[in-house]
Amino acid sequence: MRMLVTGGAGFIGANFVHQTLREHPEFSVVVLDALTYAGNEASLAPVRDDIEFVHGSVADAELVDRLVGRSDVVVHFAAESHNDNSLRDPSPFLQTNIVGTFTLLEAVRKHGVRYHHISTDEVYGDLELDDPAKFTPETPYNPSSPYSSTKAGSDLLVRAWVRSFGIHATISNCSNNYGPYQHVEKFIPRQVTNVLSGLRPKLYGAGENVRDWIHVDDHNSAVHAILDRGRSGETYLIGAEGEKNNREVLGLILELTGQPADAFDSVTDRVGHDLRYAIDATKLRTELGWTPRYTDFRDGLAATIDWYRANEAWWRPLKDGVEATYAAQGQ
Ligand code: NAD
Ligand code: TDX
Repeated sequence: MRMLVTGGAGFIGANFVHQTLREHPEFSVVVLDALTYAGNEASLAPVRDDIEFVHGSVADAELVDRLVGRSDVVVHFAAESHNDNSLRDPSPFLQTNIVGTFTLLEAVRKHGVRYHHISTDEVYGDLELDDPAKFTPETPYNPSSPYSSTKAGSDLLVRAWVRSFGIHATISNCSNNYGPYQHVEKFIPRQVTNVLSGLRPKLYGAGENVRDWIHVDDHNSAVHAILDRGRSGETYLIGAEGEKNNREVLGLILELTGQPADAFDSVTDRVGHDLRYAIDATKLRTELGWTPRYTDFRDGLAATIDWYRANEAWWRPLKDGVEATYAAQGQ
């Protein structure tokens, strides 16, 4: 089986490639990645000799046509992925998330190749803090940010290509991931590397916003379950009952790194900041028999902190630039 993985030098994509080579030897893997600020070939170093790496964009129709034409399955992770960046400059989000997905869909249609689309729970907008409801595959789309609206648009393109052209595709919408190789712009790595750099962690607003945390390896094992047993045209929500507010997560980071509980700064809140995300993964669990392995968030977080401690060479070159950009916005 020849698998094309887009965005394989990013956080989730790199972990997916590692897991695929470890647990699914039937796949030979080609990675297509543009190596934007978020892509890092070093994340693929442990598997570099076992994959083919192609440096290029998912919006390059000629390249995509050639690569899809020699694949049996495409798993599409590549995206502009950070909400705060999309608030500063939405344009690359339109180009990669919408035009890039369109480009892949046209190639998949032409060559009759199986396609899996990686998306986010943010397409559903947000929930109230005291609402017992969770997102289900039937929840109406209601995205809040330029990032989530372009992901929502890309999901709708996939659904239309399934209905109009009969392509063989599945979609997954996952909650917030944590684990190794996550860019230091994101919440957990930013706070961990702040502590490791002698800087104070930065909490947006009152920190009451809730995210539904899942370990990246659990996200990726769910993607493999969908590739293996998912029904064509279906959407699967991926989540692992990991709801926590940002204050709680930061409190755990401070505790696990031996810092006082009040050793953080409250900074300017994100505009349009989604309050709460929560995933109902019943369909994935009952139809496909998937279960998460990382059910203890504290253990998973401690292992993630250890990874950042042990891999300073991976994140240190990114740190000053990210902090300077945040500082310019009072964050
Ligand atoms: P990331 O920003 O860490 O990685 C994105 C990767 O895509 C990078 O390697 C980058 O170089 C590459 N890329 C960007 N533009 C490209 C282009 N035009 N052509 C080819 N490659 C390009 O992102 P991530 O956190 O690993 O997210 C991966 C996917 O998972 C995204 O589709 C995202 O929407 C989705 N997702 C992320 C989360 C999360 O918590 N991080 C949760 C749910 C869904
Ligand atoms: O310094 C910070 N302080 C802070 O309080 C940062 C960077 C974030 N936050 C808050 C904002 C969010 O409520 O932490 C929460 C998580 O923030 P991010 O890591 O930026 O993630 P989020 O905006 O929730 O989006 C993530 O999950 C869904 C991914 O970045 C998306 O790609 C994915 O689709």
